[in-house]
Amino acid sequence: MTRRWATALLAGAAIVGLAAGARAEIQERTIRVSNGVNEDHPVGNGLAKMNACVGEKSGGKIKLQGFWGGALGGDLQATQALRSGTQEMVITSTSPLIGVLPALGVFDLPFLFNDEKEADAILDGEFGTYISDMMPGVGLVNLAYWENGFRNLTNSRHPVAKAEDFSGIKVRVMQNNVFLDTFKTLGSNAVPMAFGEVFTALETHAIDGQENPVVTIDTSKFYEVQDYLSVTRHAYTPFMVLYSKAKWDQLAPEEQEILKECAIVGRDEQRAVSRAKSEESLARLKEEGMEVNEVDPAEVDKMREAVKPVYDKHAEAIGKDIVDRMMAELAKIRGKS
Ligand code: KDG
Repeated sequence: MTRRWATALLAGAAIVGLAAGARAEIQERTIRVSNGVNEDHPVGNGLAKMNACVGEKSGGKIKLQGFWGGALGGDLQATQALRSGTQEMVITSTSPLIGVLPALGVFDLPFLFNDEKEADAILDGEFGTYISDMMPGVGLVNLAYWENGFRNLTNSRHPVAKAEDFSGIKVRVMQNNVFLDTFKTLGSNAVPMAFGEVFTALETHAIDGQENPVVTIDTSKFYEVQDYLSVTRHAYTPFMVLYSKAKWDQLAPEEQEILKECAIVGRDEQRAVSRAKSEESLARLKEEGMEVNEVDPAEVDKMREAVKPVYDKHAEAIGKDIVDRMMAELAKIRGKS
């Protein structure tokens, strides 16, 4: 055998050995993933894709087990379980977590993003990393930003076509001061409430309306208890794919790498399905009898103008430097800097 062949064989054996060694670091484990939405939400597609990726890269050793409809607790409750190290993962909106990290409130500012392109550029760029880098400080690791989406108003009183139409409608909002203030400023009677309580509150008319992306309105069957959908796109909510830092630190570097890579694979699937499904959901909401109105751009501009004071009012609580950095990033993306 020539020296070259021997060298090549040794190198090959070393690579195989290293790969085997790395895989040896990977333990058999099933990771529980808490979700407030139902499994037919696009998060279900994203998690399935992430699970397939994790299974392939770990030789079948690591599995992700989704729990749906808040079965392991609401967003904030599940997130606290991660922080206490009693649960591995949750996929949650950022909005219910502003009591954990006030900086997350920046994503709740009304009419912040104009479209999904801007949202992706911010979340997947430097700003998204800047916020993710804050999460270990509160006992969490953010693996990726997925899409909850642009939020729209439903209610059982009347269509909202003008800024003044919000007046008098009792609207459930997430437990988040920015949303509370936004909907009060628009004239509605804003009621903070956990996501898991919304359907029953609508069904019993304890509240008149709520606001969520159309895929959530569809997959949570809000059409069964709501008559009107007004397409306002008044805010864009990201999901965070969160891991308990206490449990993350117990993982081998190879396991951490697999989860990070596969969370991005899941992200791309989840966003694609979320955007494709939005059209299907809108059609289904109409089929199910909801009266849908697209709010006229001139009226949206009036709504934007009306809630501008919310930015200054909440800048200090969120962190003025964080709000300024977001607005500077957006100006750059829009070619205005
Ligand atoms: O877990 C899913 C929730 O985070 C999400 O649906 C929250 O948009 C939300 C709401 O209205 O509470």
